[in-house]
Amino acid sequence: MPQLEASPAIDFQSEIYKDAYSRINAIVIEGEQEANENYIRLAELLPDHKDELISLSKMENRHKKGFQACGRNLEVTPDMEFARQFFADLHKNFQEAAATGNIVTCLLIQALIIECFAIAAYNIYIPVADDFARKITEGVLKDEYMHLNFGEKWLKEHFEESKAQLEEANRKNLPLVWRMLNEVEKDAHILGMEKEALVEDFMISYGEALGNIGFTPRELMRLSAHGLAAA
Ligand code: PL3
Ligand code: FE2
Ligand code: FE2
Repeated sequence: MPQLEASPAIDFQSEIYKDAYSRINAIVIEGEQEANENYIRLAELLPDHKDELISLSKMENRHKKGFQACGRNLEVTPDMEFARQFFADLHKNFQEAAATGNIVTCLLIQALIIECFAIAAYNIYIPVADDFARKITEGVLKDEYMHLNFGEKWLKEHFEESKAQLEEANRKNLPLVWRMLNEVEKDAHILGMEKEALVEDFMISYGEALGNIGFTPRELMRLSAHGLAAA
């Protein structure tokens, strides 16, 4: 695995590394912050799961603090304005869905797409991270699998009535992931992470999640194909 060999060569103190880190670190901090808000919103929409969702939201807040510490450790100032722009479209789609009580779309965006994006990013980052960030990211990654699992479980239980909405939300939001990956490709590469590996890991987690919810292999292929042209 080239990723494993690359890590000793990475100079975490170089200007080029720190410059790329200022954007990637901001993206992760912003992603964790928005995840925190999204689970609080979901707790309002799903009162039966309120306690569990509030506990997930608190984990996201801890993740944010962990990644803020990673930036401080490298003496990097995260470019939060860049990160807010990065998430703006996905954020807007979540807000609009929440405003109309569209729980299925909210769960697809937060618990499937964003969590799978995070799982892919953290899996690929861990082998090339500095020692401090690696320990933090390993702890965070375990939690993200639980968050993905919450979405899978709920959507599986409500599969038949959610199916059409899931397809529509997938069609609308999956292309945003490819755009976002293209936007971070260069910075991620400087951190030792390759876009191909991120795409692969994302598609594995996302495809598995959709399969667990109840989509057939044929439907999965169709769902995954959306927006792929842009990747
Ligand atoms: C939800 O728990 C977390 C949401 C965070 C989303 C992060 C997406 C990161 C994509 C950027 C790719 C490079 C990642 C580098 C890893 C530190
Ligand atoms: Fe998180
Ligand atoms: Fe999460």
